[in-house]
Amino acid sequence: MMVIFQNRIIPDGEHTAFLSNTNKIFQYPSEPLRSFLYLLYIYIFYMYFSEHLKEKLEDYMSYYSKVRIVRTKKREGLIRTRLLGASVAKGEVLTFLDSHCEVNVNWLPPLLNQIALNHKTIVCPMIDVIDHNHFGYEAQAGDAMRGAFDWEMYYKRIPIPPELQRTDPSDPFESPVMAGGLFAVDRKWFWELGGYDPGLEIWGGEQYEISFKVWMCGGEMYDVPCSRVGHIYRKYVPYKVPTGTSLARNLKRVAETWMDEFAEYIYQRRPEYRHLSTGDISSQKELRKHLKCKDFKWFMSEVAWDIPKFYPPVEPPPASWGEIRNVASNLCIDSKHGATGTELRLDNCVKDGTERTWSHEQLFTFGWRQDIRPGEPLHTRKFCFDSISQSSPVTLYDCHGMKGNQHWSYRKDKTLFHPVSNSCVDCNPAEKKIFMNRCDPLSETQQWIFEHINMTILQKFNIYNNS
Ligand SMILES: [Mn+2]
Repeated sequence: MMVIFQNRIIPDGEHTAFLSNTNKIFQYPSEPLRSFLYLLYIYIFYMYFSEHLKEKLEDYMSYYSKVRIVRTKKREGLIRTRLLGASVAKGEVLTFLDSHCEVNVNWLPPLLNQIALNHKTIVCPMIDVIDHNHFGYEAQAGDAMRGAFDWEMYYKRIPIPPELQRTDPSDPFESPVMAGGLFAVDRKWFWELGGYDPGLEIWGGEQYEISFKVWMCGGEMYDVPCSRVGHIYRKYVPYKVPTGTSLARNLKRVAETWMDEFAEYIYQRRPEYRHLSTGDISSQKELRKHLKCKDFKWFMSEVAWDIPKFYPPVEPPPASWGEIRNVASNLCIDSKHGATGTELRLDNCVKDGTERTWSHEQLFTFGWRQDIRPGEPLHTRKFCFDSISQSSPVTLYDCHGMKGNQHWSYRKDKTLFHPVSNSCVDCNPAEKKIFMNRCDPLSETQQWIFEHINMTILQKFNIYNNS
């Protein structure tokens, strides 16, 4: 799919201040196709094999002498198609953007500047949001953050640690991994790094591959707050991904090539990866040797040293886990395998032998993030007990791992205390409802018994919380 925006000037909004110094030189408000035909560059449309827009696109682009269209002969997927586009490019700098991107004012010079300072640098713009319904443009929410990953290799974002914060927040900052595939790179350096591993299929894992590679093999990677590019996040994927395990296979390929002994942390969480074939990775290993790349341990200690604080390779032990039984009613908290928005309710405890059906979910883990998740310690689901006020129900919500309204404390008086709302989990046994209430340690409906408790860990939590 290709989206071509015409005659549209994006409001800079809050970022105008960052841009004002150089605006005049590079801004062409009269240019109708600013998104594509911007500076002195040749634009290459690397197309997935597609009959879509065939002549239409060629006719349209024939007006623009700087545009070249390159097509693959068969469907190659994002990674190999990008490599094809890069292979015919002649400019000094390659910039990869998705087709569903629209660049903002003055997006390119801040990227080029960083490459000019060190040509072994990969630079990423900040990705703003273009609404997929009405194409409205909005700055990305929240502060700038570093790219990270958990040990199932899901992309994550973590706050910039104070050590890396710049006095001017518009200055570029180091990022361990890129968000997706929007970046600029010196063309020669890109090929010195071997481009993308051509053995990766369709898409998936390539952002980790290129990120690990640039850091470990003598380069750097920066996110550049002054460079803004809008991106359409879509609700569903409008094409068919070949069935099979290309994402898993790609991730394993990247892990086996670059992550050394750290790959084991992935396999512990994804045992099904152990038996996947990566295909032949000897040329990738050879490249790593040839470039004298540092090892992944170096990457984790020098570049991504803050990731384990949020996503530790070895999960620290939980404070308590198992069923959570209410003292007054002798009933258990049950989340019924629900997802976001599910209200927790009381039900007969499965351990008591009553109606053991699959609909029950009564095992929970109160873990090191001080949140409570369904599941046993090593296999928790990614939903957390969440509450918003002193009287609201307790619901499951996607875990954010940032404490706040998912932060709980299990106290000596057996109450489940919620510091943010200064209230306790209470229940109505007759209606089987669970809700927040003003703490009353004498009320047995507010007393809960966790099946297993690690007192040492629990005390640490409580000392830390001063409760
Ligand atoms: Mn995209």
